[in-house]
Amino acid sequence: MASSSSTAILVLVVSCMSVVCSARHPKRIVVGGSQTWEFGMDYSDCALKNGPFYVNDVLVFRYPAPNGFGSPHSVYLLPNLESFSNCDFSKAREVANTSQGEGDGFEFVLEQSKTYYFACGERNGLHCVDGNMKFSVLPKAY
Ligand SMILES: [Cu+2]
Repeated sequence: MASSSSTAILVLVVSCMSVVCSARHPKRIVVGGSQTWEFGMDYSDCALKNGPFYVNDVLVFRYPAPNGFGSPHSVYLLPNLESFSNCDFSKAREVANTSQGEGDGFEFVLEQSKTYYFACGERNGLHCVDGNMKFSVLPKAY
């Protein structure tokens, strides 16, 4: 009697543990790691190394607010691959202005399983074109 109930408890504990282990918590990924969001990084490479991404993962963009030194940065979403390839901001949507990357940074939740195209919109797209400040990510549903 005692042994069967302890066996039942053991089974319960083990099955709870496997649920905990298989549950996936959203990741928080700092874009560019310690290099943050800056001119001249290879963010496509960073995205590959940090992948795969899942729905509800959080991207963190960190960059200094305009301070008179260097050129400020921002975060835009581009609507499709063509605008992304060409750094065409005509239909882009600003998601973080030049001040929002300050401190702990700007957080963007990947809410849907679709391709997100991110780019810095500063200097009329020059940071995107010459600074390579762009990357795309396709979060997986789970
Ligand atoms: Cu920039």
